Amino acid sequence: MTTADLPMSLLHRHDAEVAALLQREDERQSATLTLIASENHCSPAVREASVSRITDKYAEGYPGKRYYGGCEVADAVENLARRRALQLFAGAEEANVQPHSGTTANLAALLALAGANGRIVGMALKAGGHLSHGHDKSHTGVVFHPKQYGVDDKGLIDLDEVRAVCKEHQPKVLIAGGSSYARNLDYAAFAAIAKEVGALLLADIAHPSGLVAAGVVPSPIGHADVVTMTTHKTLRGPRGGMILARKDIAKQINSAVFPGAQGGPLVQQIAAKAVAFGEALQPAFRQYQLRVKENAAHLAACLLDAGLDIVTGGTDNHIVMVDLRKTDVTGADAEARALAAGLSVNKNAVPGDPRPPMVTSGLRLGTAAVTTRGFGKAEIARIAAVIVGLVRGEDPAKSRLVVRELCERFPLP
Ligand code: DSN
Repeated sequence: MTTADLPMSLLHRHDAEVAALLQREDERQSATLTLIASENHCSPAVREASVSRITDKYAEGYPGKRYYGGCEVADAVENLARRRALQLFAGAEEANVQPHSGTTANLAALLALAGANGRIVGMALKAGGHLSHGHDKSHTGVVFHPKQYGVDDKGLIDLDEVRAVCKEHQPKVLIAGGSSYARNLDYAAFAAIAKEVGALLLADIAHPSGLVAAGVVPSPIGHADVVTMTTHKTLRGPRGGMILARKDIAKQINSAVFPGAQGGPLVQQIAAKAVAFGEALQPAFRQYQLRVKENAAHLAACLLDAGLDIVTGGTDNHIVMVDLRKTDVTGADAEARALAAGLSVNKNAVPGDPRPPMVTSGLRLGTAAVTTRGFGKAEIARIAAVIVGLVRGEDPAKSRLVVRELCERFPLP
């Protein structure tokens, strides 16, 4: 089902202007290949749940303890989502499915564990971390007292540096995870460092959460005190966040989500999370995640073979970070050319990038969305050839034909 189907015709009669915009977005996504590492295409069932009537319901609080009447269905929905989350992430003790996003999940977890002005240590954004890991323009850099670690000259996390920063800064919370880091993290080693300095470990698996759920990359569960994530990237659910925590800190986490960081939960999104978790519990989900990883490894190999540089020389997950510093194009140029060819990508700083964030010297690619459309290695090789051609200055119009043919052959779910 697409937005062109029944619900759209109703919207079209009611508000043609908005309907036309949504129709345009539907067409844009259909005719574009999404290689943005943080995006995916959720199922029609997830989309249906996220526009359900329960969107009208206020349910501040938690199941059984709400500040509003009439929450019996909201309670059941939230409990179902929590139960499925715990099934999916085996070994996790408690799940909070209310965070509106990965950033609010991180804010809440840090509020609970570090407190206002508490010391935190996370990976710098420009090294592959995330804004909400203590960047000075994020509330996590304002409300807390952060210090950050980077990566070595190969683009890899240097655990000796992490330990040194922690010893100097004595954080209450050490954060492991990033938004453009293509390698597995050694969660046991992070946990050992946290223990050494008396900190708690927060693992942010916003990007690889689907791969973790399917057991195809290492899991932080059992090592980290708290795990935050988004539900819309590799996990292929609706837009939103989630927190898994040890039982003994779950109460603090819950209070930090509501009323600490948010008001009423988006119950329709929680229903859609429950649907997505149900899908992720099916055997086909593991096969999908294996293909996501295989496709990313193949994309990296094809680009390397063609002479492009890849940060860390490859990937362990769904992300491929192209380092354009040896070419004559910037990340912004490459992004514009790719868009003209019908590839949706994002420019991204590479470690040690001399260029500003709106220009950059890198391109971040991800294989979750095209794998959802059904791509295998043959299609990935064609896309790699398109990217190489674009970087070398080929006319995007030529590539547009290849992209259009692939989009038609592999429609959106
Ligand atoms: N989630 C980030 C990304 O990786 O694109 C943006 O905050």
